[in-house]
Amino acid sequence: MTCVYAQRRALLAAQLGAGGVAIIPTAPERARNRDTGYLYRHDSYFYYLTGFSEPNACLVLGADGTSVLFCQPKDLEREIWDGIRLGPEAAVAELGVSQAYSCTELDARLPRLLENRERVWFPFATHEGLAARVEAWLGQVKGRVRFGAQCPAEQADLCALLDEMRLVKDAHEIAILRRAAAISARAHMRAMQRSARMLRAGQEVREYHLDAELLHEFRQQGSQYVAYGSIVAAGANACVLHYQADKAPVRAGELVLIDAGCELDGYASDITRTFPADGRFTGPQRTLYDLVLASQKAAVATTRAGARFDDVHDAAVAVLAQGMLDLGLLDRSKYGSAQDVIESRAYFQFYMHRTGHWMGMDVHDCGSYVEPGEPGPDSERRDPLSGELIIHRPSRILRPGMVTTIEPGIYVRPAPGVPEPFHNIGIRIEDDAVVTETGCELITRGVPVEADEIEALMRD
Ligand SMILES: [Mn+2]
Repeated sequence: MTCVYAQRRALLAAQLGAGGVAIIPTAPERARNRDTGYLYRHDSYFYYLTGFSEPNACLVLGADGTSVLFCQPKDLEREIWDGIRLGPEAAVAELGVSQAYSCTELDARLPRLLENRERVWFPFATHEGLAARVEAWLGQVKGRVRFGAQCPAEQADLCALLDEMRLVKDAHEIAILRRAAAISARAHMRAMQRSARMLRAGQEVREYHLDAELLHEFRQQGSQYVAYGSIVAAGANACVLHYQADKAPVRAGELVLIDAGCELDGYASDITRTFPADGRFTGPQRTLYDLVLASQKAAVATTRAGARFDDVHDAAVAVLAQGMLDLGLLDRSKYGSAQDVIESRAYFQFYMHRTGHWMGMDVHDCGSYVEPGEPGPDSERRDPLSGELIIHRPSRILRPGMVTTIEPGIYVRPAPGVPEPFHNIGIRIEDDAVVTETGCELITRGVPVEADEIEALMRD
């Protein structure tokens, strides 16, 4: 386990440039109310380089590959209350760092670690107050210039390097992502079955009943957290994109949209399924469901190394736009073709989000959506709806090991001219894809996606 983190540190160190030094703190603990804290979650960059999830830690990495870790000191009194600490002595062997000190020595030791270096790297705009602390440490180095110390002249954003590294997942990461995805898939099946079972038994079902099934399966399988607040949206609530699981009734004849995924060992999963609460799609529900599924299939077929990130979205939108015309959601006398729908962005009334996002340690993972090294901007245009100036830059070229979600949807709010049978139906279908040389691996297909298979699952 240690070696994968040491490898990443070495890879990063090699990019710092001669005289470079990087500072990577973990996340702070946060109070929820009075003296109760939020469940602690480490910083993803820090964890990526250490595999260490205790709070109050900081890594300092030199261009020569030396690594210094600051971590919580052993403290019997504190450990009785808060749990065992690794401590600096054990950290050297356990984490493979060059040196380790107590986090209480951070301010005293940091200036010396920055002396005679040329460039200080740290994550910009990520850790509140970090830039000011770096300034203070550099101020101390400057105080020693008259004694011969040299102060770094440059500061650089470490996110630029780490985001690129994290964008392409290594085998260790993909193995964890697969396990997280499998757990989330099981959780979705559990929620589907519970909904149908309770409604068949004549019981009152609320959104939180289904949320409880998700949480049960996540924890039962060893996941530590949800990767994000679960969306469990019954009926018209599905048209609220970031609706959270609440207490609304789940009724037979309506759809339920669940967007939920667990976090396992620091890695996210992100699945959306939309299913009939009682296990049987109505005609209009099935029509829209099959449209969204067809659009997802087009997007999946486009996802492969060499394609651009935007190609996937464009493939999904092309299918949805045509479907909106065919089903009368959009007026044929106004829009002659799917191309008109796309150019005017009229589809936005029913499909207003992107088809995917990077996923990894963070559910909306880091990594630029623009291809680096290609000249841009290549064009500008006014958005037909918002009037916002859109600067087109060349979209990212997909490479093996990148992980993206593929999640088209359709959300039909009642409006004049919109066929009534479709009113208040919200559908999204989301899977997580690992890009491969020839296509992509959908790691979340442990839960069925075909309408017939969902109905079959909910019958049992
Ligand atoms: Mn997502």
